[in-house]
Amino acid sequence: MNAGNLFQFTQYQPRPLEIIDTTLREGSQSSLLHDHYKYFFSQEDKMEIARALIQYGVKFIELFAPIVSPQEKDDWAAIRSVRNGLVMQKGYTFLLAHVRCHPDDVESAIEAGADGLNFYIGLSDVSRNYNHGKDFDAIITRARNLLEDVGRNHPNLILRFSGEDAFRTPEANLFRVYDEIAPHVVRFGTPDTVGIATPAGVRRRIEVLRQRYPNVDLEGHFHHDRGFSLVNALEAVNAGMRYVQTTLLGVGERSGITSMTELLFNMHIDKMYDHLEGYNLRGSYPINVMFASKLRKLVPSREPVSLTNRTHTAGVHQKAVLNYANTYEPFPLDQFGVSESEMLLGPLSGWNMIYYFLKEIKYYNLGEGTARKIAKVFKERVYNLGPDDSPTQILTDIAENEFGLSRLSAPERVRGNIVQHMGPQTPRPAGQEPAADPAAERQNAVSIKREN
Ligand code: HCA
Ligand code: CU
Repeated sequence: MNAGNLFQFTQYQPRPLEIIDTTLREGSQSSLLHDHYKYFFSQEDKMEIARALIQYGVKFIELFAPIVSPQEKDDWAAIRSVRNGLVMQKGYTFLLAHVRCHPDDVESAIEAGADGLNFYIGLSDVSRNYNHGKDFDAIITRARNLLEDVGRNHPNLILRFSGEDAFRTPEANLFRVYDEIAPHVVRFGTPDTVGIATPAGVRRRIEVLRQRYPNVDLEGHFHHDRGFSLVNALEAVNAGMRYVQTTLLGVGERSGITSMTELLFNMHIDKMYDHLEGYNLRGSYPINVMFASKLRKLVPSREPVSLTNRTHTAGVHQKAVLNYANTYEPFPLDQFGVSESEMLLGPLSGWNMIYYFLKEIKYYNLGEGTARKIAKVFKERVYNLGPDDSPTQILTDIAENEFGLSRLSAPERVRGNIVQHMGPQTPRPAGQEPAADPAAERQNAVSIKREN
């Protein structure tokens, strides 16, 4: 049964912030998977995602209960072998099964070798009436008996209980159930299932729960329906919540939940460095790119740890960034693996950018006056782009054919010092999927490698 697990939770010293990743459970419920006719993550996807999360420093990974499907059961074994293979290198990672308060779910998870069980059942009026139809007495009896039983027979399992839709559940109702469950669990979830919570409400909930259940840790799970998934998670951490559920890129049911990298990025900006213990922050952008490619998407523009946050289009911005990057790049994204900046050549580019591009990247021999003249012509011409034209092509055509510019031949070793590349640049190692990265798609991007 569970004897194969090598490590017990009681031996684990939790860090100030424990991410519970639920990309492979909540994230699998994302409608984005359907956009590209993908529908589910393949076993290879799941293994790669689990491996990347473990290497990043995540210690808790939530999966569906294996009872969901034979495939899910098989995936459990595969993910477990990934986890086992990384124990010597990265330490132990706990695999948690998301289970209904139902013995079949529990049995399937224990058989699959789960380290913990994340029980959930709806407690709000709507959940009780329209989801499972049970009243409080029935919920309490069922959950308590099951938890008592599991706790007795499998004392090493990490047991967590969540009242689904906790933020539409009046405090008195939550207490009524949690009071009965508290002796049997190490952690209570407080899921904001429909994304209705506000930061003030989150703080209040945490304060009352901490006071009432001093021996039970709290775990957050914040949906994004109002756009609050990040601020609610930040507020929760600031109010002393140690465990927060996140997914890669924040994907999940409807508009998803908190993104792992956006949360850690904000902890860093707010100088909460102890909360970053054990996370490989430089792997943030790479893990986002890897995961976006699984969704057949680019890293979304609203994800803070993205190249988009280092891409500049307006002439005023480009000029300032060329002078002093901090003007429009105030955050240490390079420490989160975004090591380049991009300037997009287009109708909004100023002469500075055009000068920089022609001189520093293309090695044309020109002065500022010529650059200004070329910029004028470019600005008229660039509005008539054909489907096969790119702004950089138009610009170099103007420079060579209309202004008769010629290129300096700079030695290779010097070129590397000036700027790395542009456009769809970095050659991809054979067999590797294309990076789901805006830079790889753009024909008109000037990438600037940061030295820091
Ligand atoms: C679900 C609901 C859930 C559960 C969260 C939890 C939610 O998709 O089953 O178990 O803590 O948002 O309430 O994701
Ligand atoms: Cu959820």
